[in-house]
Amino acid sequence: MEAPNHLYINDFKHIIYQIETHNEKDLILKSKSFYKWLKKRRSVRDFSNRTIPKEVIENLIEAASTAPSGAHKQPWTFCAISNHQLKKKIRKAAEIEERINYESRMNNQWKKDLQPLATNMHKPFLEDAPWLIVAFKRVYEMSQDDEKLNNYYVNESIGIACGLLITAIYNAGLVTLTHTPSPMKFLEKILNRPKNERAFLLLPVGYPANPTYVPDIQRKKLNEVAVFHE
Ligand code: IYR
Repeated sequence: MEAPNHLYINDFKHIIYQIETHNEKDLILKSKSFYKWLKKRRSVRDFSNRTIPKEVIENLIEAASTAPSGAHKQPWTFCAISNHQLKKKIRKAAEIEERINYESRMNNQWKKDLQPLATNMHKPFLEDAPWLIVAFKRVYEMSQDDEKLNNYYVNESIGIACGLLITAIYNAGLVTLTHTPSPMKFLEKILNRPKNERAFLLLPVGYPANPTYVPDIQRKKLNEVAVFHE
């Protein structure tokens, strides 16, 4: 008998899932070529002000939002900002926090760890990049009658979504950087977010400045990041 194309589990419709699978040789080739491509991605801090169509940003966010999430609650909101006044406001507020971070909140070891990355309290990319995407986690949802409804594994979920967003940005031939002004409360205020949302990550998106230099750092070797139990 042929498998039905759908069935019900706990009264919920399940449909047949089909993906393209590969033989061993192609598995190796495909996984290798994806890794070879992905390893060329770098965080970039110098942006061109060349514009990017809104449709591209919409596609990037759609890609991010395909991420798996706790109970499929998709506990995220992505705010995309191209308005220059708003970007300026965000830069100003971020630099106020970063000044305090670099001058007093971060200890010497932390600042030393950051030296190869050449970061500092000045964040021109927040104005130069044509778009800023701020990822907000939704720590709970509100029901119709203002009751709190749980979301699950919110940090894991939005972390995965941001990983996909970074990959989508790279796939489009654009660059980004995971900017973490801390605390990030100012973003909730400036962007007028509801009380169930907390800023998680700020990603400027754009073309790289020409030329762009990135630190000559190496990634850990496989045996430093993986343990196999066969
Ligand atoms: N949030 C600061 C400092 C900073 C911290 C880490 I950890 C980095 O990998 C990079 C920067 C900033 O964004 O400059």
